Order: sequence, then structure tokens, then C-alpha cells
Amino acid sequence: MMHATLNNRQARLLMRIRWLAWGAIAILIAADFAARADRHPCRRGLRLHTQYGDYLMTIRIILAATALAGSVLLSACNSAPETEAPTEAETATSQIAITGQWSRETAFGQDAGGAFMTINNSGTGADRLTGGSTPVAGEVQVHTVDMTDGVMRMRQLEDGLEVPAGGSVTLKPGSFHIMLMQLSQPLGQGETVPLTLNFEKAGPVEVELVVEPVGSQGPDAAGGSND
Ligand SMILES: [Cu+2]
Repeated sequence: MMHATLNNRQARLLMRIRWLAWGAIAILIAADFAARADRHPCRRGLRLHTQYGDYLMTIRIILAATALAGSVLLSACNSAPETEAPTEAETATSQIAITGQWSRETAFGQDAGGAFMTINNSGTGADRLTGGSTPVAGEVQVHTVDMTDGVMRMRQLEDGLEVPAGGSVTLKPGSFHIMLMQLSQPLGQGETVPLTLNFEKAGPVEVELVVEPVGSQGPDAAGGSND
């Protein structure tokens, strides 16, 4: 792949060199002032004349040094990246498909509901479910369930949930799940709820959740009342 632009590392290096150049200019001008104040304490006319000449010389030296550094860096940049292959992360794609998506009936006044599904990624790169949105809830979070001191607690996955390349992740009660926070209405059995899932690579993916009865373990499960 042709590479006309600087990569991140080179851009950072160039930025650093620029700051160093500006720092050097500031230091040289300050040193210049200090030296001249010593040299010409009372002869104003000569001092002004000398100051002007010194300035021009200082600026000429700095411009020359900066131009030299810049051209050396640019020649390094132009020759190096030609051979640099794009990294695996740059070319990897994500292909997301959702199956078996469902939600569970909520009681009136219940603040949050769960959403469950299997996320398949047939792409060549891992993707990450980071959150989503739905008209029935104020916020959509990705949760996991931990066992702490013998108590099951759910916890938000702030960095999202990874879906491996060529693999799948199942969201189900007692495990990873989507949490619909601040429900604006109860979820009634048999209804469908639109949900947009956000993936880092694949972007937004729309699904329709089927609302199963209270205590359900999923559309395919025989039922049961335990989580
Ligand atoms: Cu939760």
C-alpha cells in the first residue's frame, strides 16, 4: 500500500522536534538579550545596531537548523513507510449477526429489564459490543454477573464485551446480558421491543426483542422460574 502520510509514531516525533525547535529559539533569544545587556551597558546606539545584527544571525542559524532537521526527517518518512504493511487490526473486518434475541416481561414500576441473545462474528477481526439504545429505556448497558462472597452480583462492563473473530458470545440470564435501564414502560409478554446495539467495528445493529414471560430462560427453554 502506498503511504503518503506520516504514521502516528512519525507524527509524534515531528511534533516533538517542532517543540524542541521552538524551545531552542526561545532559549537563544533570551541568551542573546542577556549577553547584550552585559556587553553594552551604556552605548545605546551601538547596542541597537548590534542587537539587530545578532537577531538576524540567530534567526538565520535557527532556520537553517530547522530546515535541515525537517528535510532529514522527511526523507526518512518518505522512504520507510513504502514497505510497511498495514497491521492486522487495520484490515480485519467484523461481520455481526444476532440470533435468538429476547427480553423478559417486567412488572409495573420495575426500573430495568434484561435482553439476551447470541452474537455471532463471522469476520476476521474481534469486535466489541459497547452499548446501544432503545425507545423504551433511558440507557442501554452491557452487564456481566460475578460471584462475590457467594453472592451473585451484576456489574456493568465499561469497556464493552468482546466478540471474538469467527466466534460467538451468548447473553443469557445469570451471565452476560444487556440491561435496559430507566424503562419508560413495562415490557409486556408477547410484545416486541426494538433495540439498536452498538459495535466498535460493525457499528449499529438493529434487532427486535421478543418479550417472554416472567421467569423464562429464553424462547427455546421449556420455562422455569429460577434465574
Ligand atoms: Cu444487569
